[in-house]
Amino acid sequence: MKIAVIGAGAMGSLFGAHLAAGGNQVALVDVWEEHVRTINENGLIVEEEGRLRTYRLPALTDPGSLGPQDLVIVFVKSYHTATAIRSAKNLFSGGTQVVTLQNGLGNAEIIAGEAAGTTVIAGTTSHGATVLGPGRIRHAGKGETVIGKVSGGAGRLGEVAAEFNRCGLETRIADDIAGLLWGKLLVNVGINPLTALCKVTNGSLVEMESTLRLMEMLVGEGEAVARAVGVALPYSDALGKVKSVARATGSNRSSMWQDIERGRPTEVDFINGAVVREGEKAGVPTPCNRVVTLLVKALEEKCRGRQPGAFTA
Ligand code: KPL
Repeated sequence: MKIAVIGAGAMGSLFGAHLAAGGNQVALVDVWEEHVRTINENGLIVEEEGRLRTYRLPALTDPGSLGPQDLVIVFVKSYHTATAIRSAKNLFSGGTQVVTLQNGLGNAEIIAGEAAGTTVIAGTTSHGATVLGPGRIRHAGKGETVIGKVSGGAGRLGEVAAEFNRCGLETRIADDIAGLLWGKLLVNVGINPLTALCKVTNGSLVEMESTLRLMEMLVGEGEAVARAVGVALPYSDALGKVKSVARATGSNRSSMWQDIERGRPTEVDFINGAVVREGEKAGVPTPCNRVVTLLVKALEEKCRGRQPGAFTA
């Protein structure tokens, strides 16, 4: 397959590396020039299962030289989805399938709007991966990927899942994609903003009484909105699920905390902000998610432009 990965952070690089190793013609697209240059010069180095492996695949900052792809995988931060797709229009034709495995709600709809005529597939992935530096990532833990069709013509969902599985990326198909996305959303709703605001790892959230109480309020509102919009969550105990993910990823700094520490925008508008927007439409009050969204945005403004890797308060 001809595959372009838009957004070659930890997860995009990981998927690109494995799909290229499986014999696909993969190109990584990212705006980080040093990362792109290093991958082209030295290959993409992945720390996995206690050893270093070098994957050879091309990387580009501008996808303009690439033609239409069989598959485009989108891994940019949610607030860059629209611009990233708009600047890569040459990658899409009627037969292109676009997969988004991004955090938050709304990315599939943005892609469907910008890349009209393609088949859009959304999903979640629970691989653990981190960028260690330009051209280098760590694959900390394998996890399952779940995908489902959101919009577009006769998508070949089975073909995408089969190719991911063949390349060592365990994948299954979900019939209820909305339930799947909301299920992941509530995990991010209850963990990400609290780690960013309190500057604690995921695991600490369930060890402190106050953060546990806040988590309960945020997730409770999200659950009420999901119910009101007719989404069936893939678990019966939402708070229990969020607590178990916080424990299982205990030593993680959430992506939102990392964004704040690096002075970058966060995905809060697509996470807690999405609960507020959907709540407004459904007439469900979401005061905690509203306040937390604004607090994270205040922190974003305060920390804007901070140096990469500055992990101090
Ligand atoms: O998805 C995550 C994130 O950090 O964005 C969790 C599951 C909270 C893991 O850190």
